[in-house]
Amino acid sequence: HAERTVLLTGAAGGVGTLMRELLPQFGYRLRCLDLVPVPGVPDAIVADLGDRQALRDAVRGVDAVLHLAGISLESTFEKILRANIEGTYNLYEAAREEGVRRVVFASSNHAVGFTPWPAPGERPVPVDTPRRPDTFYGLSKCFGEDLAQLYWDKHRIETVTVRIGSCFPEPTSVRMLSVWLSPSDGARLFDAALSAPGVGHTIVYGSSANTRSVWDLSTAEAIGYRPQDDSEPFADKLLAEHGELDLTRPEQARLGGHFVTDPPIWPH
Ligand code: NAI
Ligand code: 15L
Repeated sequence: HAERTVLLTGAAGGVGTLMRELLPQFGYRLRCLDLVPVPGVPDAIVADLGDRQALRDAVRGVDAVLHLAGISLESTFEKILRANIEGTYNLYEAAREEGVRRVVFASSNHAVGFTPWPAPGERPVPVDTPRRPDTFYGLSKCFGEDLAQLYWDKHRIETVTVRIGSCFPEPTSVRMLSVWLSPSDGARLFDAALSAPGVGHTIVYGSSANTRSVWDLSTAEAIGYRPQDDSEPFADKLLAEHGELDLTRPEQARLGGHFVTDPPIWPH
């Protein structure tokens, strides 16, 4: 496809930094936005998701938005409300006002974090499993997913919602052997999500082709995603260090891992 311009929100973050490196080779020109300056990108837009005018200016003329910006871990409800809930609403409103037709929304496994971890032999978790957020953070991703559905049904803005597992250079825990999304597969998945025709609002899980995968990748494959990596080469070392997952332990028994058992963060 011809080079297309994508607004990358959260460009200074972990995934944003990886995607700045990897997405241009798929033929995307990235316009970067973040709350903080983006290292090495002097023309990046430094703006808060609360700044509606800045968002309108940022989305003007782009072909799609890859929306990564926001708080990426549990926080106070107030902070999550502002950055993730209101921020994502502001972003979709800007897209609607400026006629942008496609958003890729970085949701998270924590939208379904209270879902029991499938025991060996059990079927993988489907995308239509009931949402069971494990944190205010996960709850904000549930809101984003419903917002995406609303903007498709009402305004014909298409979204691929990607419930990312763990997108880091390497898996660093036994849980991550199951939910790891290698950076290269992340780029392949975002490319598919940005370019597949007729997605309406499609929800996909975001992981590599892990031997120990726990969820259903068929909707991701249906939009053209072909993962090439597997966490298994990291398994021996991680298992020797930590042992197999113990599903009788509450912090390992559900998809969200320790997010399920971590105490809430209250304002002080
Ligand atoms: P990160 O925390 O490293 O990056 C998020 C970026 O968003 C930061 O650079 C931050 O400055 C920016 N940001 C935060 N609030 C903002 C605001 N109000 N206005 C503008 N920018 C703001 O997170 P990471 O790991 O790069 O994740 C990216 C996205 O993917 C997040 O939405 C996260 O929830 C989601 N995700 C990431 C996973 C992972 O494995 N890294 C797993 C599941 C979901
Ligand atoms: C997430 O949603 C977080 O943004 C990321 O930092 C990891 O904690 C990831 O989930 C995970 O579940 O490993």
